[in-house]
Amino acid sequence: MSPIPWWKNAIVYQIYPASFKDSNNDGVGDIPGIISELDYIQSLGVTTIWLCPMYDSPQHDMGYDISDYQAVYPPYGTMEDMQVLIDACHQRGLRIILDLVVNHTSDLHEWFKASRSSKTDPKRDWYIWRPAKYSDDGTRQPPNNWRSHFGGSAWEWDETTQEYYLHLFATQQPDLNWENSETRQAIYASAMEFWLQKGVDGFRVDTVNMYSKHPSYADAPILDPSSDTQVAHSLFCNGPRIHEYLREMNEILSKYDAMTVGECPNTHTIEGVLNYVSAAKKQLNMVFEFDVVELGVGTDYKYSTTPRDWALPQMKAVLKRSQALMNAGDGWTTVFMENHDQARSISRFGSDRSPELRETSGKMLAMLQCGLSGTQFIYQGQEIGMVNAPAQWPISEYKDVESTNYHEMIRQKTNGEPEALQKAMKALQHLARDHGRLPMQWSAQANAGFTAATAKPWMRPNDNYAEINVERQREDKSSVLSFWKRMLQLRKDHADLFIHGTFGLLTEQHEQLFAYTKTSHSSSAFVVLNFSEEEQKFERPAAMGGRDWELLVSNLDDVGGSKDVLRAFEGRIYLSNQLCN
Ligand code: TEU
Repeated sequence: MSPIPWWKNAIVYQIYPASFKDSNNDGVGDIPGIISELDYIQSLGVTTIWLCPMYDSPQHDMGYDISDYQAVYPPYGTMEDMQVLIDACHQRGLRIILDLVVNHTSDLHEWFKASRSSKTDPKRDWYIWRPAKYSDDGTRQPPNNWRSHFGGSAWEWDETTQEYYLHLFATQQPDLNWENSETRQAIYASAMEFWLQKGVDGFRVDTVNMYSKHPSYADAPILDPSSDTQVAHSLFCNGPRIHEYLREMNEILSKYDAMTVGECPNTHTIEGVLNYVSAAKKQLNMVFEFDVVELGVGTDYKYSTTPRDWALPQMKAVLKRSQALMNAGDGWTTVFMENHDQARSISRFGSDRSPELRETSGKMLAMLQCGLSGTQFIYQGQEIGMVNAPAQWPISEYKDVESTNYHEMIRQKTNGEPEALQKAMKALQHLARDHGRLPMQWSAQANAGFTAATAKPWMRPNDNYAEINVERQREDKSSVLSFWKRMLQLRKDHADLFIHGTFGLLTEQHEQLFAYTKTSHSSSAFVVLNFSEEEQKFERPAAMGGRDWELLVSNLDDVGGSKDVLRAFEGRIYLSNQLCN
C-alpha cells in the first residue's frame, strides 16, 4: 500500500494576517506577529498553517485584490519576514500554505493597467472585455445580467476604451482571462512558482471553480424580476474548460509536491466534487464544499434571510454527502465550519446566549468536527470559542465590502426604510464575514492584547475579550482551548477512525440530535451531539460481539456513565474495539 500523503492527516490552522497579532502597534496584524506566536500555534497540535493573502494590495477586499503576487503588503511586513516565517515553520516541522487568488487581480495590477490602457495593448486579452449592449431607446447596458458576488452588475464600464470588463467580485477585482494560454503561464510563474521556490508547501486555491466561464455569456435566469442583475453561478462555476486548466496547473504543482485545497462553491453533487478531487484526475487534492457554511443564507442575496433559517436535518444531509465522497471513489474531503468569510460557528450553530452555553456548544462543535473524516481546518479564534460581534454594534463597525454594499443597497432600494434596514442588520449580525475578522483575543488587556492599548485596531475587538481570550484559557483544563487540544490529540490517536473512518449517519430526521458512527477495519466510534438547549434521550447502536461502548470523551465533566440523556449542547463520543452493526 502506498503511504498516506501528509496532507490527509494534516490539521490546518487558518490565519487572517490583519487580525492575528500586531507586532508594531499600527493596529494591523503582521507577519512578525505571526512568527511571535508560532509556539502558541504549535501548542494546539496543528500541523500546517494556511495564511490568507499577504500580497501587495489596495485592500478593497482584504487582500483578495492582489496588485503584485511577488510583493508583500507593507503593513504586513517584508519579503524577508515571509522567508523567516516559511523557514521558522519548517524548522518546527510545521508546513505552510498560502492563498492562491488567480480568478482575478486588483485593478491596480500592472497586467490590468496595461490591459485597460488600449484595445490594442498586448495584454488586452488577459482580462475579459466585452462591448456594450444597447436597448431599443439607445441606453447603454452591460453585456449580460450577471450579478457580482458583492452586489450590482458583474460588468464595469471603462471610459477610456469604451468596453466593459468582467468582475465576479468587487469592481476593483477584474477577472483574468484563463482562455489565454499566455495569461495562464504568467499566472503560474508569478503567483505559484515564485512562492513554491521559496519553500511554501501548497495553496488554498481561491474560487477555484470559476476560471472557466460559460462561453455563451448568456443571461442568467430571472430569479428577481425587480432587479437588473441576477445570480449567475451556473454560468461561471464549473465551466467547460475548468478541468483542463486545473490539470495544467497541477503539472506545475506536482513538481513541488505541493498540496492544494480549492474553494468549490455551488457544486452540490458527489460526482461534481469528485471531478475536482479524484486522485486519478490529477487536479486538486481536496476542496471546500460550501454546503455547511451556507446553511441559512439567502438564495438571491446572501443576507436576504433571517437568523438561523436552517434545520439540523439539513446539516446532517450535507455532511453525509461530503463524508460519502471518501467512499465514492478516490477522492478526499475537508472538514471546516469557519473561515474568514463566515460568521462564528458558535453563534450560528451553537449558542452564545450565556457563557455556559457558549462554552459547551463550542466544545460540542469541536467534537462534531474532529470526529469527521478528511483534512481538518480550524480558523483563528475558533479554538478559544470566539463568537460574533455584539448585536448592538452599528453598521459603521462593519468593514467588509460585502456587508457595506448590501446595507447600502437596501438603504437605496427602500429609501432608508427603518424596518428594511433593521432586517438587513439582523442578517448581518448573524452572518456577516466581519465576525470572523475581529482581532484575535489574546488577553484581557486593552485591545484584547492584539495590539498596544494605545493603538487603534483596524477593527474593533469584540466587547467580550476580557472573558474570552487565550491567556485565560491556556492553563484552564476545562476551557474551550484545552478541549480543542484534547480533541485534536484524540483525532491523531485514533486516526484510522476519525480521519479515515467510514461515516454512518444515525438520527437522520431528528431536529435536535446529531448522531453518527465511524468505523475502521477494527473498531468503531459513536458520536452523539445535542444541538438544543433541552435534554435529549438517545440510543446507542448495538456494538458487535455484545460488548458495550466505552466513553472516550464528553464536553461536560460529570457524565453519568450509563445515563443515555444529553443535557443542553452536550456531546459524547464512545468507542468500541468491535465493529458496530
Ligand atoms: O471567496 C469566494 C467565494 O466564493 C465567496 O463568494 C464566498 O462565497 C463569500 O465570501 C461568502 O460571503 C473568496 C475569498 O475567500 C473571499 O474572502 C474573497 O472575497 C473572494 O474569494 C474574492 O477573492
